[in-house]
Amino acid sequence: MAVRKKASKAKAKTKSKTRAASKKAVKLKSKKLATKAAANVLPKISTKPYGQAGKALDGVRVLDFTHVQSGPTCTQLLAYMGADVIKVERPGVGDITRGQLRDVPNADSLYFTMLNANKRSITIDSKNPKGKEILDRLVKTCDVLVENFAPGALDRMGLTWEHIHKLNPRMIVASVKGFGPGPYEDCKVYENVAQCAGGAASTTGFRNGPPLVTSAQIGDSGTGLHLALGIVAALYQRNRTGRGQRVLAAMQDGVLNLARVKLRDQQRLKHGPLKEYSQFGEGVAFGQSVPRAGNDSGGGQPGWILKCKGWETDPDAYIYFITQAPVWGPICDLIRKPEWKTHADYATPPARLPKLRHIFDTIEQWTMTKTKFEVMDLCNQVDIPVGPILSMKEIAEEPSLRKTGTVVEVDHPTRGKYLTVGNPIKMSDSVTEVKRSPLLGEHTEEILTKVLGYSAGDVAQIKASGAITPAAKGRAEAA
Ligand code: CAO
Repeated sequence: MAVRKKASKAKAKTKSKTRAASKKAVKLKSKKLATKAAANVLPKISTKPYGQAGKALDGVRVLDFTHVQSGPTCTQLLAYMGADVIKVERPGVGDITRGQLRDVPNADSLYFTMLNANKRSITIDSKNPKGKEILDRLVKTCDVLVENFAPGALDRMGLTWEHIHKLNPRMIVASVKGFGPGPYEDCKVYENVAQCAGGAASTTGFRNGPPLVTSAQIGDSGTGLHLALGIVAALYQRNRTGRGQRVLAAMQDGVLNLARVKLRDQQRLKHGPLKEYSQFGEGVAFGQSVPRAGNDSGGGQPGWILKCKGWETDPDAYIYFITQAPVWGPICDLIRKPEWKTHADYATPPARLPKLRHIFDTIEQWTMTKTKFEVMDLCNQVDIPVGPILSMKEIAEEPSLRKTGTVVEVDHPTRGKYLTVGNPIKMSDSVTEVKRSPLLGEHTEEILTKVLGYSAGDVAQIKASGAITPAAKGRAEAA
């Protein structure tokens, strides 16, 4: 009996222990869920008018260790969206683009000014011991470090991921490199190298000509754009995890992402010729790889660039004309070929594919009688998609682009007024005001004192250490 009593007492004890444990588990689980939910809880809805509730990235501070184009594209976008971007530059030298392709003597080049708006500039020699100390302080106070040095350069400065993560586990470290991990990871890369290695050049140009690079900076600016998205996503994830992470955008990968349709076509080739490429209609056999397609449309709707009135003297008197299937009827009416609407050789898209060259030559006979803007007007009245070839002069002078802030005129103390490209992303509650690029080291003292908390005495010491002023060699190089 006593034994039974003991046994039942022990059973009861175990039961209550189990109950307590499961209660604890439920509590822990719900606490975990509650924390998770808290991280995703949105603040009260702002009552401020749209556009007056600050900017999207207000409160985000970026340690901008970028140079040339790819990295600065990324940090300029973050700055346009409200981040406090602190650009670190080598004393006396700065971002190499300040002096490249100069149009105004002794003034920062347009190359630099058009990529570094809305940023502050501090000069720091990252190899000087005092400079390293300042950088460590910046690491502690910033949310994101962005860099696009050659592979290994950041580590050689002592700013390894481990070092940064130890100083500031919340920091996001974002890099542009030419290539991702693999045989080329140590290579230095510029725009056109990326265009070639990412598959864009082999698929650009005319069939009988060499590969071509495009003037759109898909390697540099394109990758900067990819990196900016990675950073914003990492900031969002940090709201849940509390910790930073590394973000890498390789230029080869970025270009391939933009040239994705050509990888699509590479796979389609296995199943037969690419019928929308004009070489199909011309009876030219396809090889092993996606060929260059001239001005053929990259999508399923055939298109080509056609001459317009004035083409003999104006190199940009052309229009891109798309023979979109749903508006084939209006196209036939416009070019005065109504019989093509019902003719078996023209009436359907598959029937037209072998005759694209002839069709576009015929449409061109009509476009050549009008200016590109007249063609644009007439076609848009009946929903035919066309695009006038706009020169950079026309774009610079286009009033609608000024109105939307896509092209902005900015004043600069040493170079005067210049045009830049504003934020191409329009947000209804985060309005971009474009501010001129900073002069070299313009904000050094302001950042040392107001952001990093150095006293006037400290600043004098820092100056004497050579950490923020050019070393003798640097001065000679800069001269
Ligand atoms: N203080 C002291 N030294 C500094 C400094 C500072 N504030 N800022 C940079 N440096 C030093 C770096 O530490 C590096 O020195 P070490 O090689 O001795 O370690 C040196 O400047 C040069 O850096 P880099 O190798 O990145 O520059 P580069 O001009 O030789 O190469 C580029 C330029 C673009 C080819 C290379 O940076 C690169 O491949 N970047 C990655 C890909 C990329 O973004 N390419 C696009 C460029 S835009 O067209």
